[in-house]
Amino acid sequence: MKKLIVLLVLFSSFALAEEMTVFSFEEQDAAANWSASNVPGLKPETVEIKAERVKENATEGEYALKLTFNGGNMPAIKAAALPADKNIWGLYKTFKADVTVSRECVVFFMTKYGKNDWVKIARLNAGKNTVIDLYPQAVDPVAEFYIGMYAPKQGEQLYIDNIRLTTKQPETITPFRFQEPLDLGNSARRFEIKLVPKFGILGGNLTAANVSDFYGKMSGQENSLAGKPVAEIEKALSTQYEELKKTHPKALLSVFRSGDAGYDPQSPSKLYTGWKDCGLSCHTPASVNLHKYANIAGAATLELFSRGRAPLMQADLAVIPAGSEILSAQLVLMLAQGPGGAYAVEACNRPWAEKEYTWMEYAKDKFWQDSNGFSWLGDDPDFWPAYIAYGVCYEKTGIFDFKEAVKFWTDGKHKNYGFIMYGSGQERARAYSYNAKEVKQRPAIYVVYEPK
Ligand SMILES: [Ca+2]
Repeated sequence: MKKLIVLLVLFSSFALAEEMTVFSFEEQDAAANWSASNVPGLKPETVEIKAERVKENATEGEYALKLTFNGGNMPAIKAAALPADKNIWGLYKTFKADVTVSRECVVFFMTKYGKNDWVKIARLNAGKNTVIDLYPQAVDPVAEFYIGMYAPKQGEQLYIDNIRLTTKQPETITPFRFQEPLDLGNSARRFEIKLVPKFGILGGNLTAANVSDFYGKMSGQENSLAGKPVAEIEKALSTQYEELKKTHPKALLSVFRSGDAGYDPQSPSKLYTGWKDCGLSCHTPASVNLHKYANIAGAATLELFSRGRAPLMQADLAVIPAGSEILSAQLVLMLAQGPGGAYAVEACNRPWAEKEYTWMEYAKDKFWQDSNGFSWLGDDPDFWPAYIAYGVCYEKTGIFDFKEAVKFWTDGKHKNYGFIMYGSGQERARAYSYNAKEVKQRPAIYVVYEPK
């Protein structure tokens, strides 16, 4: 019997505990282990953070760690000493930490192990949050551990407690959930599948599982004007308008192009100022590219590439009376660089700000539900779960059938927050933005409609 007890004790000392506390901040000198530090891979900045051991907002034991920030971009603290069990972090599946914050915000955790980084960038709500994500299965011991916050205010405080690892696979993970598609492997992809709906197609009954499936279903519907010089496209669209007037004598044409006349039938010489657009410099994974993410509002060209670094565009269509019959609509893009390819368009559901759009935010301190607005579910998604336009860019120009898109924004049911345009990642092109020097280089939407 005695032998059995000894064996059991031995066995249990080698078995992995279901949950392992990594930092609990209970020791009297717990705060002294943390000091402000620049984060590898991020642009160096002067960091001022006060770390204190406090009783407020403790979620485990009696104490939590309170951090007080003094502004900064992504200021962080680093642990001077790591727990003795740092060699076995990689045996666990899930990372968890309790974080209490005063507003919707973003905090991040980062470990360096071997030659790799693991970063969890978490979008939090005001109050207590439990940050949950998959932890990488790795044999290398943890070498460094950081905790930081994105763009904290002067004097902003947050509380952290019970940083732990568990052997159980999480049921859900904390947004941003799409930040590390390369690092997280197959287990993360299972989460992604649950989060991505079937997309509706152009207001009809068809759906598509993804952008490649969408292309397959739209094949053959490309406008043959794609690639033609813009003057030729304009002439063809003008002819089409004259044809439509034969059956719809009240039909009007509005051309929405920044700095150009012709959008307001009541004031034909008035120049259009209702366009906005912006893009991103870089895509995920965050652990590799975190320091490169930048907003490129004001650039003369926009990259047409993948969903993770796609441009946003928006045209004010308010001169079209709500409920008008949309007879025809085309988006025409002038290309600065080809070769181009097919692209999909989703309607945005957030009032984004040109100079403030990042992969985390649609405007300053306003966060996407998920990174890059990869949120299509529920009543208030970042983007509506539908492809509202399709078209191709080819050498000089791109042309997109925007009839369903314009209907979407003028039916009185949806606010017009513009759209995002992207391909499957195989297509590469640069289109001129509304900041292009020549007016005729700028994007334009041609709409023929009959006001009701
Ligand atoms: Ca504690």
